[in-house]
Amino acid sequence: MSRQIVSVVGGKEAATTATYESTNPARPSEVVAEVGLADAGAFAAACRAAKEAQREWARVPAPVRGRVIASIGRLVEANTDRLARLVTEEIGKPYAESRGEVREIVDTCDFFLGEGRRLYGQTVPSEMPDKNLFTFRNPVGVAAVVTAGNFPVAVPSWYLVPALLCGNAVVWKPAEYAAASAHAMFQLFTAAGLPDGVLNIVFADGAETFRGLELALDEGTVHKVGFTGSSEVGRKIGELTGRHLQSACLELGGKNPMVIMPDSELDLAVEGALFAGFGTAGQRCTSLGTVIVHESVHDAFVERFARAVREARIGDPAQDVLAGPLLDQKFADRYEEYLTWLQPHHKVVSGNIGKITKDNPRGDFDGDGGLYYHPVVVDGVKPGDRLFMEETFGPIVGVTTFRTLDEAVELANLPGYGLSSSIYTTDPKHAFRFREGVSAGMVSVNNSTSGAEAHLPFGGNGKSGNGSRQSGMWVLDQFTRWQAMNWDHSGRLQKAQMDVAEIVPDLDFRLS
Ligand code: UN1
Repeated sequence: MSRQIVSVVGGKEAATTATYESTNPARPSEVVAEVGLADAGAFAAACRAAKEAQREWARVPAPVRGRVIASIGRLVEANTDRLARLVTEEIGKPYAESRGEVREIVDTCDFFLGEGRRLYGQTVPSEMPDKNLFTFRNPVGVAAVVTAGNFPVAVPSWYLVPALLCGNAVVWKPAEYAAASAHAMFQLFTAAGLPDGVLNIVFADGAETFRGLELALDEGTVHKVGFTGSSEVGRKIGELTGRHLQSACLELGGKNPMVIMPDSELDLAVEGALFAGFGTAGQRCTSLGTVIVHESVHDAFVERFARAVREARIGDPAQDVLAGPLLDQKFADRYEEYLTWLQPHHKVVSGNIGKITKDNPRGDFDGDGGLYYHPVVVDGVKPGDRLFMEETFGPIVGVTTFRTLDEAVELANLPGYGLSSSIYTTDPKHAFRFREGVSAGMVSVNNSTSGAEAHLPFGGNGKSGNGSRQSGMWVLDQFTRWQAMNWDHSGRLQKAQMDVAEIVPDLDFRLS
């Protein structure tokens, strides 16, 4: 029996206008949840309910809100197995990774529960006597958060936890194909004692969500939009929020480069490239796009990388595998489209390509009817190829070569994304020169492009985002607005810049 789930707004189940079936990508005939979808009007109504609830929530002292975040962390930790199993069942993420994903929620709670006792403002000296200056962080109001399903619980927590801690109310619209995981996480959050309406979950398709957002922004019931997804949709959300004089928090795609220097430890680089490219079946926004390898080590690297990929275990995500199936049929269809970008000058060095089936098996694994795909390494990609320039969400990695580090940096930046990047080198000079030159918001040295820790700034530039950053203390600027206060207790009107004491220097003074 699959679950039946619907939107919850103001603590009550909301009306549905359509139904969506969230299925198990390892066994697509298995329905994980029947999801009642809401329309644009229901989305806008959720934003009104959130606005109503936010006033009281903002009055709850921040340390008390921090205690609620602490409870959320405990509840999530105590439910790790169930939540991780559900994530694996619904999106096919290998179980060890699903547990890591749940761990990331707990880490985020651990970080922000303390922030409830900081959330520092400042005292600032005034240019006049008997006057004090202060800064305060105020909550923005209502945050509408729209998230992808490749990290169905960890990435949403990056928005929800700090937004709630800062005194905002949230309307969360998760991906339909990860609805059951999202609903389970929502239940854990509300069990921590959040008042009704402070966190709302709305299941809706993309079009209805966008129209709902338009309505809510027009009504003035949304003050911050958080979005994780494609650059294409991110651009639309950026335009919409820009028209309302808001800047969204955008976490978009990536074409993440990995540079391999001739002085690198090649086996370490192979291990990093394997996980970066094919862990999570290449479906992280931080997944490796193109390996940019020095021409002197190209042959040795490609030979070892291809072997490692051929030997990697793809299969049932409940088992110990490098990767399971793709997230959902929509992603499988899109991935098949990327495979048509292969050109005659490309060389597939990893073996078979396409869906794993009885006719196209991977060793003795015939795909079991699931959305499993062969991991693909394409040697010989060139600047200008679609495979080089565009994000290919899924298990495909390109390889190209360079001669000088400057050339490698140029190649790394060429696609115009700027999320994550990596360099393998044993020379600190190379690592720092790469860091300076690369356009990415995140740089790994001797490590995978993926796997950022939950308390460093996460986000990108260019086609990867608008410069907004999530996680750690940096995300506080997304969910609070600075308020400056001045308090004059001199008993008279002191005019800034005019009634200011002046100490006159002798600027003609010179040493004899
Ligand atoms: C994403 O794919 O949207 O850094 C986020 C990482 C993960 C998060 C990925 N912690 O790879």
